[in-house]
Parts: sequence; C-alpha cells; structure tokens
Amino acid sequence: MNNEELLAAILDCVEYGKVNKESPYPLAMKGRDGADELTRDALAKGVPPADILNEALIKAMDRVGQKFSEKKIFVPQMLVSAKAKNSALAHLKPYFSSGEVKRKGRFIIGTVSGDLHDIGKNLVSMIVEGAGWEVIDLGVDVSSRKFGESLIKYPDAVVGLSALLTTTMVNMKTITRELKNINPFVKVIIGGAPVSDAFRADAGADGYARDPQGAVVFLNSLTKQK
Ligand code: B1M
Repeated sequence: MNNEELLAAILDCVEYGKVNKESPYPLAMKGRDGADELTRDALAKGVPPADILNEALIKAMDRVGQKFSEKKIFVPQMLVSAKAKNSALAHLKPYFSSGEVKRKGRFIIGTVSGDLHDIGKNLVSMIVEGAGWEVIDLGVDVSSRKFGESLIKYPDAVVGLSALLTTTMVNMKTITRELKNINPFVKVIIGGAPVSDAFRADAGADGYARDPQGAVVFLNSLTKQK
C-alpha cells in the first residue's frame, strides 16, 4: 500500500470500528489488519504522524460523530470506532509528547456535582479527542472547585459541563460563574438531555451542544476565531 492507501485504510478501520487483526467486528473486515497494525506500518513507512491524525483519525471520527448525530449509527458503533481510534492514537502518543504533532487545544470535561451519569459525557470525550483535542476528563460528580483547579492548571482550556438530571443541571450556573471568576475569557460549553440553548443563556455559558458532534463544531469554531 502507498501512503494514501494506508491513510484511507486507517480511516476505514476507525470509521467502521476495526481495532486490530484479531477483532471480529466488522464482519466484512474479518482477518484484515486493523487501525492498530496499519498505523504502526504507516509510521514505519515514514507517513507523517500529523497526516495520520488529520487525514485518517480526525476525518474518521468526524464521520462517526456526524452519523451518530443523524441517528445513522448508535452508541455501540461509536464505541468500537473510539476503540479503533484509541489503538491508532496509542502509536502517536510519542509524537504528541515530543511536540511533533500538535492538538487543536485542551478540553476539560466533567459531569457536574451531584450527578453520576457518564455515558453521554464519555461519548463526548471520545469524539472530541478524535477531533484532535486533548481531553482532560475529570469524571463524574465534579465540584466547581475541582473544575476551577483544573482550569488554573490548564488556563487555555475550554470547559465542558455535562448533566443528566434536572436537579443537577442548575449546578452548571454556579460552576460557570466560578470558572468565569477565575478566567473571564474561559469558554464554557454545556450539554446533556435536560439542557437547552435557553438554559445555556441563563447559565451564562458560551455554548450548548445537543450531541458530541455539536461540541466538536463549537470547539472548532473557537480555533477559527484565534
Ligand atoms: Co438515571 N436518570 N438516575 N441513571 N438515567 C435518567 C437521566 C432519567 C431521565 C430516567 C427517567 O426517569 N426517565 C432520570 C432523570 C430525570 C430528570 O432529572 N428529569 C434519572 C434519574 C431520576 C436517576 C436517579 C435519580 C434515579 C434514582 O436513584 N432514584 C439516579 C441519580 C444518580 C445520580 O446521578 N446522582 C440515576 C442513576 C442512574 C444510573 C447510575 C443507574 C445510570 C447511569 C450510569 C452511568 O451513566 N454510568 C442511569 C441511566 C443509565 C439513566 C438513563 C436510563 C440513560 C442515560 C444515558 O446514559 N443515556 C436515563 C434515561 C434515558 O435517557 N432514557 C436516566 C445515553 C447517553 C448516550 O445519552 O447521557 O443524554 P446522554 O448523552 C447524550 C447527550 O445528552 C449529549 O451527548 C450524548 C450523546 O448524544 N451530551 C452532551 C451529554 N453530555 C454532554 C456534554 C456536552 C455536549 C453534549 O458538552 C459538554
């Protein structure tokens, strides 16, 4: 395979969730190399790691996020794609550490205090990471203090808040206010089933996304403003 074919094959593996040669899914790709082997081969052949990230992984996860948003695929497909993406990303880690490959920015995300729902938040993390962002996932039941400490540590980060309960979504207001007290320029995006754009305005947040792809669109719009 030449470089273009390798990149296209990695893109296919991530889009359809082919992690490695052993992975039985998807059936049509059974027995073939997956994202793991192909990424290793591509690097060995001298394909620039930034091309693997931009031309294969980000494009694949963009398609995955888009199809999920359009309800053409569902959570299980998104999870296998994220797994395939992670197997490829593992080979790129040294290039991120050395600075040879750059991320678009940092994204701190957590489920707000009092709330233990993390399935949707984890999907947002996966798709945002696949879109080329470094994700700092603080987990669930995250207090404003913990969000604040993370923002102090990563002052250039965008912050994402997730809530699934009408009783905890109100905590988004306090957390957003305290984050803006720490850094008035910080961008905060909120999401989760009970949240709406009207509530975003009320909470003083900068963005609202109904799904992971919406979060990516918001984050990428910030990089264009820079
Ligand atoms: Co809970 N729960 N739950 N629950 N739970 C809901 C949310 C509920 C709607 C069920 C119901 O009554 N019909 C209800 C909330 C009612 C309300 O507030 N209006 C509810 C309740 C009441 C509770 C408890 C209070 C129940 C009890 O103990 N009496 C309790 C609360 C615990 C707590 O958090 N303190 C509780 C507990 C749990 C479990 C622990 C059992 C479990 C969570 C497991 C886990 O997450 N690890 C659970 C689950 C699974 C659900 C349901 C069934 C599914 C939620 C889910 O994962 N959806 C849910 C009912 C339902 O939705 N059918 C329910 C799938 C997920 C992919 O979607 O999370 O919406 P979602 O994420 C989406 C978008 O919202 C968006 O992108 C995701 C992908 O599209 N999104 C973002 C999410 N965050 C985003 C952030 C963004 C952008 C987009 O930017 C930052």
